[in-house]
Amino acid sequence: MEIRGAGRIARAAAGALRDHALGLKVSSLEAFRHEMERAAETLVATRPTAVSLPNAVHIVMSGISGAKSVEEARASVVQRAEAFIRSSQNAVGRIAEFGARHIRDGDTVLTHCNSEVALACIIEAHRSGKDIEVFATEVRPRNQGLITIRTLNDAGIHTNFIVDSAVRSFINKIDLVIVGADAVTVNGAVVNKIGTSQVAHSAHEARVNLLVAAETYKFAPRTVIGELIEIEERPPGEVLPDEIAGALKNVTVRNPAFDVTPPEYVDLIVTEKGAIPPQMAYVIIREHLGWEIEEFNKVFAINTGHED
Ligand code: RUB
Repeated sequence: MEIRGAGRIARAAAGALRDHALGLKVSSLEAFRHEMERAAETLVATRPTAVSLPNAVHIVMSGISGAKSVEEARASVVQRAEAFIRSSQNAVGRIAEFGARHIRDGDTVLTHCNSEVALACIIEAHRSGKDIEVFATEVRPRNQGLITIRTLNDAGIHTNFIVDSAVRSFINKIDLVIVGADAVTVNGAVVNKIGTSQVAHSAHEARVNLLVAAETYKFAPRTVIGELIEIEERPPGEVLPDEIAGALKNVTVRNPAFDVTPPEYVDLIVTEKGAIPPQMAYVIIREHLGWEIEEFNKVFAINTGHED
C-alpha cells in the first residue's frame, strides 16, 4: 500500500525488474532467467487485483526467452522496462486529453478513490479553462480520498469532500462520474476500488454518465478464457481496530478492497487508443495488448491439463 493506483504499481514493477536485472551478478543465462522469474513472481503476488501489474511484468519479461546471453537478456529487460514506463506516462497524458473532452464547462464531476488517470482528465479540463466542480469520496477504510482532495486542491479545483455513503444524496447534482480501473474484463466489467459499483449503481439510476479512465494495460487478457479477477481482501484491522473486533465474538469484519461494476453501468472507457464502449474491451485485449490467441490456449492448457 505504499504504492497506490494500478498505473503507479505497474510502473514501479517495471522499474523494480529493471533494477533487479542491472544488479544481478550471475554467469549463466539460465541463472539469470531463474532469478528474474522469481522476482517477477514476487512482484505479481504483491497485489492480486490490479491487472496492470502482471501485464507490465509480462511486457518487461517477454524478451528474455529469445535472448542468447546474459547481457542480451539484461539489455532486453532494461529496454522494455524503460519503454513501458515511458509509454505508461504518455498514456496518462493522452487519456487526460481524451477524457477532458467529455467534461463540459460548468460540469460537476464525481470521482471515487484516487486514480491518477481519472484526476488527470479532471485537471486537464480545468487547465483548458472549463469551470468545473468536483465531489470526491472519502474511500473507507484507507482514505485514498484524502490524496485525491489534496491533488485537486493543489490544482485549484473547487472540491466537495463527502463520506462514501453520501453519494446517492448528491448524485442529482452530478453531471459526470469519472473513475479509474484496476482491471477491465473482456466483457467490459470494471474492477476498481470497493464502492465503485455502488457509485455506478447510483449514477445509473439517476441517468448520470459514468466514464472509466483506463490505460490499455489494465485490460485483463486471461478473462478471455474465463478466468476471474481475484478481489484482494485486506486485513480486518483496517476497518475496525483488533481490540474492538476481538471483543465481539459473533462479528466477522470483511474488507474486500475492490468490487466489480457491470458493463451496463459503464458508458465509456477512455484509453490512450481512444474512447470505447465497454462492449469493445475484447478489441483492446486482442489488438493493443499483444496477447495472441495461442498464448490464451497455452494458459488454458496449463490450467486444465488439456492440450487442445
Ligand atoms: C486504487 C484504485 C484506483 C485504480 C486506478 O486502489 O482503486 O482507482 O487503481 O488508479 P489502491 P490509477 O489505493 O488500493 O491501490 O488510475 O492511478 O492507475
